Amino acid sequence: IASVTLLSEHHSSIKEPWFPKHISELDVCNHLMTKYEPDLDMDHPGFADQEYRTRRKHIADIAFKYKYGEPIPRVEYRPEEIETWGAVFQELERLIPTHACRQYQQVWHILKKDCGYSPHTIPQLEDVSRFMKRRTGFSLRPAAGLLTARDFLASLAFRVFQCTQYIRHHSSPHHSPEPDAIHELLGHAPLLAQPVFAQFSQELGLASLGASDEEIEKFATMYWFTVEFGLCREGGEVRAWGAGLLSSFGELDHALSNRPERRPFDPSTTAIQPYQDQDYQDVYFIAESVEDAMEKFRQWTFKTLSRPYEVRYDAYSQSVEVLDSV
Ligand code: NLE
Ligand code: FE2
Repeated sequence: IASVTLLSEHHSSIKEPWFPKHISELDVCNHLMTKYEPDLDMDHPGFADQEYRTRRKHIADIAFKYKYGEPIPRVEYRPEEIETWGAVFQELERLIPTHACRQYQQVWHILKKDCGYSPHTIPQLEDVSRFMKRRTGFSLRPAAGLLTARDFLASLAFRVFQCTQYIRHHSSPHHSPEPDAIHELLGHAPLLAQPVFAQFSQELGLASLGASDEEIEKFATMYWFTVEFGLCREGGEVRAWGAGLLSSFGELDHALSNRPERRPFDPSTTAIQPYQDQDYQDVYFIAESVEDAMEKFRQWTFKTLSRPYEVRYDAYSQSVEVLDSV
């Protein structure tokens, strides 16, 4: 019996994955998914465009070299990139009053006034990071592309958002299957600058630390249907709060039409809903509010999380403490 106990203890420590304990350790949380790279994926709109691929490499290098604490290097965007940004900006600006949630609209105005958001310039990550830091403590660090869910979620635990810096291929401004700076700056940044969204994002991140692969999959799905593609109720209407919608004028319109299926947000079903990331979604989940989604998420993780310890974020030292609870 004793040896069986030992064995199972040993087993559980093998399964327990490493996770960053201090914000600087995010320097090693930069593993990329090997899909959607314009070099590898024939369906990528930039696959046949050598110049685009070279440009992507150049900008990805900034992320590979970046270390915690450094200012994010500025990119001098090209006229063609600014044109793509401007086109998306203007289309979205038209839809925001009727499609975006109230909290988004509120920060949108501030970003235009104080943070240089306009159709004519692509804001620099460093400037947006400073803006967010003052509002919610969230900061950005450059990412070379789509990261693994484990690395991406871990950074949220430290109120760090891993942020791409390149611009989508000009041939498809209305929708991009992968993150790009347009998605991050127009979709994520406004909401990361709102305290409740920032809190929800960090809690998702904290829950993911040390989780099993299967649990990470569920958290990633949860993230997908809330932070990326979430809808919420506002008065009698349905509005978007997902960043993947708020950066894609094609999908934003689609999501609020009567074409896709829409279901109430419920962690136990939302977390296992299959999805694809190539094209517009067929199903969206509607939360009563972000506060309500967060409360349901808390109860669900409390019930289902397998890890035998608690984690707590200490903002003074920017580190995560592990509290043994058994
Ligand atoms: N579909 C989004 C857009 O076009 O901006 C990007 C989603 C990234 C997960
Ligand atoms: Fe995103």
